[in-house]
Amino acid sequence: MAKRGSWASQLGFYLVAIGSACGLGNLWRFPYIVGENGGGAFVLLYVLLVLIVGIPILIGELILGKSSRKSGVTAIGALTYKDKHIFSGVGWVSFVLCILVLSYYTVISGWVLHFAIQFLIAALGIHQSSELSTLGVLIQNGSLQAGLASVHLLFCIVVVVKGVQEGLEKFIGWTVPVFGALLLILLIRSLSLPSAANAMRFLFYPDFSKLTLSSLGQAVGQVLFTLSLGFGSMITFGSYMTVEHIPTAGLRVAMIDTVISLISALCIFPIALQASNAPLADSGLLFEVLPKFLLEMQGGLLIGLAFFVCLYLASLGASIGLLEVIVSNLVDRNKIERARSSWAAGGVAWILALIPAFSGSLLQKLHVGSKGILQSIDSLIINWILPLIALGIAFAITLGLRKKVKEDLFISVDKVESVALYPHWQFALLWIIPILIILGLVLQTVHIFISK
Ligand code: ALA
Repeated sequence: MAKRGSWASQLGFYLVAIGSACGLGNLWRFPYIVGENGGGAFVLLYVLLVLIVGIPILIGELILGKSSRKSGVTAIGALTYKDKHIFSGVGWVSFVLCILVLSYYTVISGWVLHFAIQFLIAALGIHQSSELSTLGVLIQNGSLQAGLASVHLLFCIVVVVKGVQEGLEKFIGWTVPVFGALLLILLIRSLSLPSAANAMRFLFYPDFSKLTLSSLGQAVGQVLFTLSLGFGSMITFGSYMTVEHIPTAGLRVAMIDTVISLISALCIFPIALQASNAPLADSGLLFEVLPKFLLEMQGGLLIGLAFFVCLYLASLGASIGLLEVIVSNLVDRNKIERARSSWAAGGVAWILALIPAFSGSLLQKLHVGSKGILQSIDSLIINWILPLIALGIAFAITLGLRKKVKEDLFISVDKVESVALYPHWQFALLWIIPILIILGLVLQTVHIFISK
């Protein structure tokens, strides 16, 4: 059997965990969900949920991975409660979910690649900026979306085939710093716009009357999605960890991810507010409002190019993380060799990606209510299925993982506060998180019924 991979350094773990957590969830999804839920009050709710829901589950997943040295399905499946393997189903659903997320994530990453190429072409003077195609045109072109998705998946496969140190760590190791630097440049540019003060007020002044019955569920889903929880990613990354105090590592990853989400919103809202009448609650915020604004702005071509390259690097890192989880499960459980697993997993994700890719053309008639296929998959997965899996994982860790194992990995003699925090962590997983998740799901259901 092939030797299990491990990170070459602790920095390697951080770069890959952050690279996998920070992606479209931060730059595309977070701003429009904040817009949809009225701004500041939702941001406050979101940050609270990162602390109460996100960090405890993240620490739990890392501990489960590190203690089992296995990926999601095997690690969760091995846990027992009263000598029964009652959690196996949770592992399998999370595995299937990971494939589904990778497939629709691939299509949106293809959009990002498209805009990066468009801006490059315009910056090189090959086309006039007025000739660049819009998201509306791209969505109607199923073959182009399928082509872009294929290129994106190919990049991911090539990296994952190489393994943990040679592939993930080396590749994501350089994309994360480049991404961070480009994002900071954009932040400075956005904050220099006259609309920056209004954007800040919208983001940080809480108006609780703007929250809806769906806000709690949407915030929980967003926290889980952006921290890559519930897909088995953090279990897998934990399984490659060697030395490190896990709660500290989890806290750092979650904090960095949250700061990136807030920076993304701070980059995008001033631009959206500057472009008059731009809807802040639109999932097209990033792909419609932003390119249009940038193309009209002085120096906008280069900023747009930097922004979409930066977003592409982030979505590539996150997609590589998702593919790694699927591959690692196949290698662990079915002893299928890494290269073969990578091509097989990439192939399945590619076939599934064809559905959202053709949803604006060949499959146009398929929709749920007023939503298109892509939005329906996104909302079903993130607002409903992911919280349910997180609930299962929270129970699996509290009830199924041995107390001694958890104490050994949570409590450290160098960190005195870890002794006091341990029972709170367990209490949050067993009671607070399940109550919040169930409340979020119930309120979302009520919202659907009363808004009909
Ligand atoms: N955590 C990844 C993201 O936010 C999936 O994009």
